Amino acid sequence: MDKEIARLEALELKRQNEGIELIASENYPSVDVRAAQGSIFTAKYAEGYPGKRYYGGCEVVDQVENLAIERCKSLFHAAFANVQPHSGSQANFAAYRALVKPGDKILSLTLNDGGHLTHGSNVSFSANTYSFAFYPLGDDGKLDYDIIRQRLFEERPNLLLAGYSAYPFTIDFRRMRELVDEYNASTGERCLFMVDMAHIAGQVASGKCQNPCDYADIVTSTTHKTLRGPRGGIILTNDEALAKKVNSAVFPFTQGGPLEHVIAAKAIAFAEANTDGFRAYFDGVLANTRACNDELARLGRKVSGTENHLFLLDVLSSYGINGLEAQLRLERVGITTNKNMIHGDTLSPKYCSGLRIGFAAATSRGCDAEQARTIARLIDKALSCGEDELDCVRLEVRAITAGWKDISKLVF
Ligand code: DSN
Repeated sequence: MDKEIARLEALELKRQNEGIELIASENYPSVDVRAAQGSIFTAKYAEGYPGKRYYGGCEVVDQVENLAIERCKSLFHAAFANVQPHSGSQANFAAYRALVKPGDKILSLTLNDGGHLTHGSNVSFSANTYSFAFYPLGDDGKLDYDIIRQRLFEERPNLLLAGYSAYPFTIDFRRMRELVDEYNASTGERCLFMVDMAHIAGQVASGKCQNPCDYADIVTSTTHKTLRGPRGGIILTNDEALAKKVNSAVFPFTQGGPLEHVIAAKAIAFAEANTDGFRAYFDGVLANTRACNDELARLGRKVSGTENHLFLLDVLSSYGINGLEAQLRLERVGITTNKNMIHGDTLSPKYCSGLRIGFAAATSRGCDAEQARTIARLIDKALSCGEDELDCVRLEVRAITAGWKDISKLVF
């Protein structure tokens, strides 16, 4: 192997193995998933879809992609799946293309409350192609379905968007569907409903929250977050006409050749997620996240509470430092997190008042609830102790991860 890249890969493996990964959007795939990503399928061009390719020699990758599609549909109980999107952003790009026209209005969560860049940020294609209006969270930092209803009737959007990047509570997709149906029936309009379930795909797969595929016209997701698959995207729908639009929006409108090696890895991940082992894993994710949140609350720190794989820690109120300072301090002791806006944040996105903390990755390595509570105390210490005590905290972090599974050998 290229010596420079081999050296860097060894360094990254050491960083990942020795540290505690609490970025809520990260996770560790199995060795099988990673092997498929490095497989010979990477050499194959297969523009088009199974049975309808623009290149010869696709008889094997057709089987791979069909397997991925069938496993994806079975996992999420959806009638149609497109497994080609290279990422969540590209899945959203194609989903919008299938659902609305340029200039149409999309109603989305206020970005500072946990929306994604592709949900209407000025720096993304989304706000430069569509007209965005927003619904805020309620005063308690949770979705307020009365506010969403009011915003629907005020803004008269073509699409209601749900699914978030930093929202720690369950989402009532059924209620949102009812709101859209009520709005459509009383106005004669045809507002559609889309869910980006990237963050909670693992929770949906394990059956521990409502399945947005039962309620939304289109559901998009990444496959590498709580789902533990390879880096990539998917689009799901139960509507045949929309499925056709999605397919042409992905290829040829948005992408060229699909990444068949990643699609092979997705097929493996969908099968892994459709097991009792995965469902037990997700019980662990939920328990660990709650344990860490509750321990920080017990220590008097301001946390959001949680009903999924993440929670928000208000570091400005709790420690008098901003999110960026907190993120950098934790990095020095080997705990990786990211700064995040919190509901009602007074600081800019460059600094933020909070940290987003998630346990999908740590749980994949074997973290249990007792360790999650210990991690809460280490976070608390690192954010409040003197400079001279940080080395001590780093050693305690190292002692925990030394007992965890090696990331390069994770099986399912
Ligand atoms: N970057 C992802 C996250 O951290 O939530 C969203 O794409």
